[in-house]
Amino acid sequence: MKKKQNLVGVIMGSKSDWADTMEHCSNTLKKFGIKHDVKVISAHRTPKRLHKFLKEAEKNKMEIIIAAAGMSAHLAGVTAALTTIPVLGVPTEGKLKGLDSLLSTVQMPSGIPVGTLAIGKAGAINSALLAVAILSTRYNEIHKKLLKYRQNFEKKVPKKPF
Ligand code: RP5
Repeated sequence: MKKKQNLVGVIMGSKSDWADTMEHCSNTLKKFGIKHDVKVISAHRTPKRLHKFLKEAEKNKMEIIIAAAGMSAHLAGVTAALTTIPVLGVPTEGKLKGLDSLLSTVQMPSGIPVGTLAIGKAGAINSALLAVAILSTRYNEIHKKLLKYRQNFEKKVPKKPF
């Protein structure tokens, strides 16, 4: 496995997407020892930063990009339009309980796909776990960790609700 390079890029539209949401994505990737870059990049506010990030991501053979944004959430879609690196989208929960972000992220017209996860924290965690699952088809070391995670995960679910 490549040790030095970031396999995953985690980008988010605002600093406000980090606490309680995208920090969980990063923490989950860390649990699997997956090297990743984390940056605030907005499709609307910092489009030049997005172009620069993607140029470097392609040069450094980044394998997956996780893009989180809220409100009129175009980050994942614009990212997917600018690169062939697979993009996972996380709608964040800022306004309208995240329904605005969900629809903006998930409703891509045919041709440019974004693999959209659930709104907020669940989506943030699952975006990392999906990235892990995708990488595990290529890296045996990651696959072993994923199998172990799933075994332990099942044990943590209580048999009774009380
Ligand atoms: C989006 O606008 C961001 O992804 C964030 O979820 C939302 C609000 O941003 P802030 O006004 O909190 O910076 O671009």
